[in-house]
Amino acid sequence: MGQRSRELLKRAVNSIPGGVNSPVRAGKAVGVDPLFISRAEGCFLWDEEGNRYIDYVCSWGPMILGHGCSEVLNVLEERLSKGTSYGAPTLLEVEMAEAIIDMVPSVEMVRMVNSGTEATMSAVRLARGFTGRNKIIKFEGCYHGHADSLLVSAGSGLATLGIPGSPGVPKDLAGYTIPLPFNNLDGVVRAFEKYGPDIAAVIVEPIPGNMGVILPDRLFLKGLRDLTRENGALLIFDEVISGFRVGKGGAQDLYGILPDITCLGKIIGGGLPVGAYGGRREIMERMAPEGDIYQAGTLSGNPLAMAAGLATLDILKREEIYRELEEKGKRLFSGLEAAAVAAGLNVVINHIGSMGSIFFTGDPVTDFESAKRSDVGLFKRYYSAMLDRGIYLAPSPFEASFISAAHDDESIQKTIQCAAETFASL
Ligand code: KE4
Repeated sequence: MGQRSRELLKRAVNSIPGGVNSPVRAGKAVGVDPLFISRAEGCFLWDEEGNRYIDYVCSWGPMILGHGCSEVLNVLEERLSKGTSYGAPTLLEVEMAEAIIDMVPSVEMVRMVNSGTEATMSAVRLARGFTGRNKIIKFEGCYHGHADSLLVSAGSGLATLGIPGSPGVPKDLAGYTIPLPFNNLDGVVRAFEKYGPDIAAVIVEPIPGNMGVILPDRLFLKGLRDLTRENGALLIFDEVISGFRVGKGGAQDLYGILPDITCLGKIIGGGLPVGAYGGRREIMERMAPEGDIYQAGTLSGNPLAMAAGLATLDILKREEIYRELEEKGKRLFSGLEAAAVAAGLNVVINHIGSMGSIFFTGDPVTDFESAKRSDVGLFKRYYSAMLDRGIYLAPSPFEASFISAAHDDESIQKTIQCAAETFASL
């Protein structure tokens, strides 16, 4: 890490907890202090020293078009001349709502918020208000932001009530959340047998990105849809990562499973703060001021975020972009796998479209337990060696790496080459 980043971190920790405004950026999971980034363009980041990195974090998903996409910057510059926030409805928000409704199959009505956390927090409150029930099922290893009801860990045994995942989450509140293993339908069946009449919703990342990337068993997602419908509970798809990432209709379009509520974020802001939740009209109409369930936000639907998001979605509507992203993903992840095999390393690379994760293990990784059994120590060495070679990966074995439309063949080949050298050194 450069001298400048070291100095800035020393300064930052005096005024910001851990020196960062979001914990994962601190690099604790890989034991590497963070670089301070000064600028980005295309698929590259530059740190304060002027070192260039190929970026696979992409701001944790939003920058699917790459950094500094000209269409996005142009609309932002034009928008800036009209002011930055009015606190009143705008045409842009109507256009964004209509674009989401047009692209995401299950969404008939949508509300903009300012983060993925606000989206899932609001979706949970809406599900509880709509059903009149209190309990929520979530899955271990899935991350839905930091709202209290979703910062809950699994207690002992299956289908037991949750325990606080963080100090500050009241035990009684955590008890309304039931954490279960992902890709395990039996656990969900048992939870509904035990608590069915009081379960308001099941919330799930249809393609988890927060335990590393895990591919869903289609029967599992279908089972969630059937069980929620049979028990009068709502199905919430948290597509903050998968939405507009794995296709313009997200995972629900890919797998043909329509949830009752969908949570979105990241990509729809084009790099500015954003979140959204939407779903069936009869459900969304319960939100104030039309309905009686409350949620609000000073900067919700901010004109700059809407302008950047709309410009991004306009480009993503062009079908070929997903074919290109898919092709780049295949090239990168199969290249990494071949390089690991050549070095005699056991790795599992779970990937879909332009997102993926590498696990140092020889066994399939299908849920959080199996992800945790991978060799985290080896991942740390891989992470550091790749960073030294100018490859900027997510600083955790339990995060997703992302490719953007700006990642060209030269950058992908270089990444594979750096990985081959790194694997040989491990
Ligand atoms: P935000 O509140 O961070 O905008 O979104 C929360 C969230 C909700 N749902 C899913 C599936 C998410 O992945 C996230 C946020 N993702 C994390 C890490 N993958 C963002 C990085 C961070 O926490 O700094």
